[in-house]
Amino acid sequence: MNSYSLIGRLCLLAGAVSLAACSQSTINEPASETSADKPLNIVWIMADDMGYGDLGVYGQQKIQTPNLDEMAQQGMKFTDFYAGTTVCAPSRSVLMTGLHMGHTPVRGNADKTIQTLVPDDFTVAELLQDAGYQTALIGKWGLGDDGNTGLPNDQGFDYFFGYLNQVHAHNHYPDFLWRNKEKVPLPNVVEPAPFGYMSFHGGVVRPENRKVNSSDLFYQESVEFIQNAGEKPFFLYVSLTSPHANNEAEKVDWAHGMEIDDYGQYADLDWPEPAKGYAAMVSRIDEGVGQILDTLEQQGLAENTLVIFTSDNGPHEEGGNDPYFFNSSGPFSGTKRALTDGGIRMPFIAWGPGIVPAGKVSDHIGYFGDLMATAAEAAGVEAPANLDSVSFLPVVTGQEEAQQQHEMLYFEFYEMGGIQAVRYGDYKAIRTPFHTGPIQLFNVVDDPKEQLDIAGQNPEIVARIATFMDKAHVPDPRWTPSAGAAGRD
Ligand SMILES: [Ca+2]
Repeated sequence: MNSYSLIGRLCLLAGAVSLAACSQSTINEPASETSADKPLNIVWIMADDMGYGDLGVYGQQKIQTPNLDEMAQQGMKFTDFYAGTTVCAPSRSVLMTGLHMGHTPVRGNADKTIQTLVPDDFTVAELLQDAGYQTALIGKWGLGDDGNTGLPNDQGFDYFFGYLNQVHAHNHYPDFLWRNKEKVPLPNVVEPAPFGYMSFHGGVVRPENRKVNSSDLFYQESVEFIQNAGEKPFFLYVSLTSPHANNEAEKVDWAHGMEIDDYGQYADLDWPEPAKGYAAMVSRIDEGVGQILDTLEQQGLAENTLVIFTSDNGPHEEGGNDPYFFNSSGPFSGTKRALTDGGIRMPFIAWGPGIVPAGKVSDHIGYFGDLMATAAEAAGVEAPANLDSVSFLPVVTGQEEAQQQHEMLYFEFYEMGGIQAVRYGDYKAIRTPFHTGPIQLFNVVDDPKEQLDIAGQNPEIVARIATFMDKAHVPDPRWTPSAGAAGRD
């Protein structure tokens, strides 16, 4: 099947009227027999606290990621794709709602009374459920907890297996996980750590009591979901908890936070123990993604499924991990909790043989909020009005000339005094505190580490960005900037 017929097929799926990319020549190409009645499946696989530089295909020298490197060679590697923001819950809120940080309902890691979606919030899972998809979340949620309104099954997911609470998700060897609204016991023996924060008493597991690694369950569940997918199109959100640290392990003297039962190929290296753990966690992700892609191929679904691999925010300095040991932020500066690109620019790989052109590198500027419009276009339905979302379906299907662009991408972070950031073409602006602070301006093409402030030489651009920032931020009484860090999630 050549690329034109595949694109024609995609145009039919998406509804040619709404997809400007579908030129006359592509529309006239015959579609395959199964095309018109089977919208594109979407699989979104997301690591937790993995940096831009952690994959071989993004320049990593020490950690082995052969499957993800091959995924990029068979698909499209993005160089300028951003998370929602720089920590877990709000980045996921942007992903689920298609609303940037000035609009999205969950804007921080916080107590479960506010770190939750409410019934009126509309998620990409609800959009796809309404469009006839079966929807599944496997892994960490972070947008609703036991006893509140944000549970995945109440926010558009037909099936959920994993963690609700992010402190629970610190522990890679939990003694229970959730299946839908029921607790599933696991044989790990958890010892409670000193009480932390966020409505959950986290814990640590001694090496001899680590029986089941939750990530391994998530790969297995993902494989089984794909094998049993049936006839309906599906949206599978695989939300991993690696290589996030178990921050509770820092509170005991017999463990470190990069907990894993086997250091694998890194066991005998002369590295710090947490570094071995970090590398082993990343390589375990690589194996898991390989299993998921293999399963799609074995089930004959690869040619009708768009798979994305990314991470929710930049690399962490938690649980004994040193992100500089691996150069985890790649060419950028900053880590998790920064709005410099090290905190928010993500590895982002799109894969789908027959859908995504092979071996391409794209500098399209997008972010997590774009999933909603992309999913709507793939499903052939209308996205809600007033989103901060631009479909990236044209660029991932090789129709770059039809790809719409954001005027600017917008980010906020409510800790560390409150930070606003904007990506605008080649420029990046950072302002702290909100509204009143000086705007720093950087050219991230020439200066990816954002070291040379060129605001003084570019007053018109700075003024344009200031206007955009002021308009983008819609106050929410639940979320106000704080001086310190809310909690290590
Ligand atoms: Ca994270």
